[in-house]
Amino acid sequence: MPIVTLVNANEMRPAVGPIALDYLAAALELRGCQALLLDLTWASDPERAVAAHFREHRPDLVGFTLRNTDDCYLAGRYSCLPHARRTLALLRRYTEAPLVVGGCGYSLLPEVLLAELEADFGIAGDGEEALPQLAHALVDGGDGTDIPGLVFKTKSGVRRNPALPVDLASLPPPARNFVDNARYWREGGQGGFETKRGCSGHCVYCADPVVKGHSLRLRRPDAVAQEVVNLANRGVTDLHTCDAEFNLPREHALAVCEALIARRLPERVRWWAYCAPEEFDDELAGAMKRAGCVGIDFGADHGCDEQLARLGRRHRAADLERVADACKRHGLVFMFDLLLGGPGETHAGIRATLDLMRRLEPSRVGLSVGVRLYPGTPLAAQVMRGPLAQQPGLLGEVEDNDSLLRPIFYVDPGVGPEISEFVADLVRGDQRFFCPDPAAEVADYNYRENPILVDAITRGYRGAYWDILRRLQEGLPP
Ligand code: B12
Repeated sequence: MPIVTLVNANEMRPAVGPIALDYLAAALELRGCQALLLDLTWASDPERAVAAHFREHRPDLVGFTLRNTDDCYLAGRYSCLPHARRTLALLRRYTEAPLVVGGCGYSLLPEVLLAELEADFGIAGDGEEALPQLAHALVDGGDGTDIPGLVFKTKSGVRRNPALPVDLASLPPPARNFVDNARYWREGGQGGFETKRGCSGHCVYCADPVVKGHSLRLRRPDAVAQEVVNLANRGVTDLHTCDAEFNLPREHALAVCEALIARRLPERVRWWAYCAPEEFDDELAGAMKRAGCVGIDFGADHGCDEQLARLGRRHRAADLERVADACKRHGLVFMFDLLLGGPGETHAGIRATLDLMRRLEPSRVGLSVGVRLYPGTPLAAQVMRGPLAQQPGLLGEVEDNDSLLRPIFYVDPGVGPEISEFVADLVRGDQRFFCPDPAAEVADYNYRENPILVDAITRGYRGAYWDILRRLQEGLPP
């Protein structure tokens, strides 16, 4: 039986649980492999933990999950790659087993990251089928080079096989007992669950459809409910969805809500969701509320219809108004997340958007300025018509970064690099806006290294990070 060690080393705080490793462990076991966990997130001495693991175990394959390449935050531009590279080098010192990398961060730039991290293999996209296949192939003496999604080195360079998206409906509910989810809930403030994969949207900046595909692959609602039962049984009672958008397709979201209600989960858990401001109506808001949802973060992006169209969004400003009304009617707290500085952005457009926010009164507004560029997205194709250093509107690592590996952001020259100061000046003093204020001591709207959140979680706050920050600001108890 092939043995696979799965490694997590996400250095961000609060620490988000590696839900992917729970899913992969379940898939490995289903396909006749043994999965072992090496979670370095909690290790005070990672080298000792690595040494101890490989003294005790001799896996056939070591899988490393890379959730983030960076924090996608213009003001800080923190790259996770040096830490990941160090961890992989450490693993290499203590094991001769091949190293394979995967994850949502890895899958954004699979070829270049294989070389950057000096791994033996990569798997781009879903791992449930590909990882067990690779483990079996290696143990059987094969090279696995026909496995869908596999990224591997050849004499003529790195090759990537086309990915084959997993049929999520065929998977049993994961037990969620591989990762220490209770600890992530205690020290990271939340657990996570996924109801589907993929996104049918065409937002010009977003890599989700590139990584997970355009077609929506749905988990069975009863399997989602069973998974949430499994988490609740471990005391993980505050959850965040891990879908791109929970409410799409609407009928599936309704069915998931009904399944959660049927298992009486609203008596045991609270959950928060990412949603799109489309196909969101009174009926869905009511069903989500009854199913235990307490808060929603909408990817609103902007308040001007022309800019929403330029960003490739399907909703318009009037939809934001409808969404706000539905949430207020059903007692759901909600945030509008904005993306300012995209192609065609203007100072007047930013002002109008912030005015709209003040009028619609969401519980909070999250402000992101600058758009992180990813390969394969329409925005990257539009912007990169030549060497990066010669393109207008780019901030961040413009030299020697044509692969977009290191953090690089587009800010329309119409608003220019002072966009952060401009936005901060417009909202300073209004606590409803989470803003990347360059003058602020703590970047409150960055969940990478956030001492305010970490401290609140220690004091018992749980749930979506924006909602913890809101409760702190309003002096509300956990
Ligand atoms: C939900 C979510 C959140 C939630 C997490 C909730 C929770 N409790 O888990 C919250 C809101 C907290 C959050 C926060 C952040 N997030 Co976030 N988040 C997501 C989202 C939507 C889903 C992630 C997820 O769990 N997916 C479900 C799992 C099952 O999928 P997966 O991890 O991809 O795993 C599959 C495969 O990748 C593969 N795989 C995974 N690991 C491995 C390992 C091996 C060896 C193999 C073979 C395969 C493999 O197999 C898995 C199963 O098929 C993604 C976008 C997306 N759709 O993926 C962004 C995303 C990961 N987040 C992102 C970012 C930037 C952040 C923040 C840094 C933002 C910030 N500055 O504050 C923080 C970091 C928080 C932290 N401290 O770690 C970016 C990362 C981009 C990048 N350049 O790396 C993403 C990709 C969104 C984006 N496109 O910008 N996030």
